[in-house]
Amino acid sequence: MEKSKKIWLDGKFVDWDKANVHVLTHTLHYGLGVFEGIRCYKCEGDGSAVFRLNEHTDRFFASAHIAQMEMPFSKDVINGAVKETLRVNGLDEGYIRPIAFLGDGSMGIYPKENPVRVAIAAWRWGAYLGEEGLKKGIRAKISSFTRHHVNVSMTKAKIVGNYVNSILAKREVVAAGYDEAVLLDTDGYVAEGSGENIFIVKDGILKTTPLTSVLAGITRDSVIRIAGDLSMKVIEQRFTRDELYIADEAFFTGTAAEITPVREVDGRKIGDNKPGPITKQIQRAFFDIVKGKNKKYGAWLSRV
Ligand code: PPE
Repeated sequence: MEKSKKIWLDGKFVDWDKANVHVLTHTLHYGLGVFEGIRCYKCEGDGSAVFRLNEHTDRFFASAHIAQMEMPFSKDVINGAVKETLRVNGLDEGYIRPIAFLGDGSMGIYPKENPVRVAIAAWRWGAYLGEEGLKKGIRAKISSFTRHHVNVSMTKAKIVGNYVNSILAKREVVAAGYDEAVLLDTDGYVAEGSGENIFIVKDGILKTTPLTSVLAGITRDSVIRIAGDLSMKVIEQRFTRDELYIADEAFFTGTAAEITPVREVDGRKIGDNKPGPITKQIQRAFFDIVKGKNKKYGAWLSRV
């Protein structure tokens, strides 16, 4: 990864290489921590903007609430710190990673005096699944690993430990020669990617997984709004893996992945084995919005 200069740690900026923690950091041992992934884009002509910052900060605090971690900073402080992290590092675009974690203090699964610590890092991060994947679509495979059960992991929270399941799935499908994993829920229906929500298109209608067992993606929400504004019909309903196989189009959504077309699943071509017209239209609209080219969505941008 491309290093930046400074990282915001517990309210102060420290050098990138000095933003270290103790090896007995509680979150490192047991996985209870919460994080966010946010993107900032360069806007044509006039500066940069963070995409849907308030929504990300709200989700960050909601995750902490679910995890029973008391945030030592207000939402305003976090919002300000996200922008300041970009400025201090001279980043006009990039990925921002706020994380709240339990520091060292006591060990064992009943953390007592461990402080809740917060860090915000930002760095340049290009296309998550490759520039070519963004343009031509990627090849996905259904993982043998099932996505979280709603009463085993808290799926509304972006909890650090939830990502063990994602890493297992991702490694499995990459080893099989694919780009990204699709995970099924505990009932066998399509849930989400290792780090993305998923949409399919059939006969002009978009369908995405309901929020029951998947992360409430902010990009997913943006796509639902954009599609509605383009007079497209969107249904939030469970669908099966074979419904995905016979979809006309499919795409992943996520802050890191943005809008990534899926051109193949499990060796089966999706549509024409390339990004379909609706996917391309939504992708174009999304990139126009994040880059400040569509004033109608100005409320989604926080100027840096
Ligand atoms: N599902 C999962 C499991 C997920 O991790 C993400 C984001 C999403 C859906 C989409 O949510 P949103 O970003 O709000 O549209 N995954 C983050 C982490 C990726 C990583 O590898 O790290 C991200 O995209 O920032």
